[in-house]
Amino acid sequence: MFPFSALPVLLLWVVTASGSGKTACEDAQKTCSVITCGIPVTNGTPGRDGRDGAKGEKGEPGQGPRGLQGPPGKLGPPGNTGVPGPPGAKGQKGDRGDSSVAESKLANLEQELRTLKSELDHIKKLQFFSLGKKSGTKLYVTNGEKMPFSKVKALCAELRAFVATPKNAEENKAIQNVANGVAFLGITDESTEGKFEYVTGGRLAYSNWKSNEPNNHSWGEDCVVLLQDGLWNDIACSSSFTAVCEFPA
Ligand code: MFU
Ligand code: CA
Repeated sequence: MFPFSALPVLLLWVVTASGSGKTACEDAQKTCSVITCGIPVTNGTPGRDGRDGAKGEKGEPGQGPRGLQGPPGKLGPPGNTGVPGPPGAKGQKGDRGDSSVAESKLANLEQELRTLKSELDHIKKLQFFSLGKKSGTKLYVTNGEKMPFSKVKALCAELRAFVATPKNAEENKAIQNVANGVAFLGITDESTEGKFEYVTGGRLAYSNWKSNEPNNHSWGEDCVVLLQDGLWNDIACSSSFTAVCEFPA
């Protein structure tokens, strides 16, 4: 704002400018949109703000001090597996092993074996006692089942035994006592008709045929049974009789 004492000077300046003629007005028109020539008019209200101009170019880097370095970036993905390296050098010869560990293990196993043998011996004694087996004699065992000769052979083999085969009168009697019925014996003439042999091999050393036996009745009797009276009869191998197996003496 002008000071009050400057007002006469300002008025004088306005009068001088308006009286300077056409040239001053035309000059003013070139630079000022609201100045009109001729009759003076009052100015209108200002227009609305124009739209934002286009974004300017990126400025030059500032002159201020550089900022601190940021934290390190994230860990990158792992690289590919490399080729295997060359084999290492051969190592030195090792110390002698501690044999005392093996020796003590062996001693334990030996003790365990002795215990097991002793227990097995005890069980065998009980078994023999219950089956009436006498020392030095074969053991004859049956499950009381009747079956064809081939099945008796297979069953006894499974038990690591043979079909009962009496080699003397005493054994014949022992089988008779065990069988409690008609039982197959381990004797056949399947190889050569009329020539009876032990299934374990070899010709008969003892026999106890019933009178008129073996008769190969109906031309089909290659097996032998021990009848309830202890006498023998030849019979068809496909017939079923009691299975009795023998275990060595
Ligand atoms: C006798 C035996 C046969 C058969 C038959 C029923 O023949 O020799 O093995 O047991 O009786 C007549
Ligand atoms: Ca017969």
